[in-house]
Amino acid sequence: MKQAPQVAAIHDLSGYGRCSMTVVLPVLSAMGNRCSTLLTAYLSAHTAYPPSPRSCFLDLTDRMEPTWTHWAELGARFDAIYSGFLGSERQIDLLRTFLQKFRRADTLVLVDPVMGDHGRLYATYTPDMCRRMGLLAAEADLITPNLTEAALLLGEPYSAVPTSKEQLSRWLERLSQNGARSVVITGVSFSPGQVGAGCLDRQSGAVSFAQAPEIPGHFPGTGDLFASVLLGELLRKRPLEAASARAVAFVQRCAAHTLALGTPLLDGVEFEALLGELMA
Ligand code: PXL
Repeated sequence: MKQAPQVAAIHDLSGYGRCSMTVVLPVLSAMGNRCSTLLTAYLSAHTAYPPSPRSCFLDLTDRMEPTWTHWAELGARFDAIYSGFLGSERQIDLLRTFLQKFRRADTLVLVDPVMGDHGRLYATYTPDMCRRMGLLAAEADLITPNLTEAALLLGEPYSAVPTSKEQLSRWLERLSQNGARSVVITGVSFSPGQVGAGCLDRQSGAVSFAQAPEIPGHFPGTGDLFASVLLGELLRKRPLEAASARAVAFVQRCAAHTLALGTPLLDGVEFEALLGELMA
């Protein structure tokens, strides 16, 4: 039997609420990958929950370099490097050092430039972190911004987000840096009641769109769920267009299942019961 592809997963661990590591690990494991976790921060709960005087945000920047130095001693090699929520400005620069050290010719580098949603930055993100995130994203093979993050990376106001396939194609092309990297923009809608993703595959140069019926409500962590399924499919050597379509369909199924159960939207989507579908 073939050895499991190895993924370096670089995200925060939010103790309560489904997002980042608590979504990335189960999804990538169910899809047959082995993950090594480089934690960027530990939070008592993700930042969409109301803050409390007891909220905990433990910045783990200082632990990152010693961690990967230990990994290097252990002979770690990665088929993919996947980063998401980052906890500090210096951490974003550190990640560029990590890439220099661990990226091989065939390593797939996925940077999900997690910074905000619905036109607003997440509470812990500063404008300087956004600028540095742009530099990190420029080094990726694939980026997966939502519309808010795409606007931030392009220096466009949120009011200018694309509403047609033609406009979105132009944003995809600009973000691809002349076709140097693949781009998937999530949370796009061209017709009422439909939502999905648009992608530009740097291998074929093709732009494509995947849509599914929109489930009302904002669920935290769906960006992490989307990118994890996408990466799992890419590590199975599926083309980007098919991987993106599968990720759109799976997130939609999880959101529909959650709505049917009536659980709090802030807790994220009930993906656990559907994980089995990803195994093949
Ligand atoms: O899903 C993105 C994300 C990751 N990590 C933390 C978050 C969020 C979104 O709210 O708060 C801590």
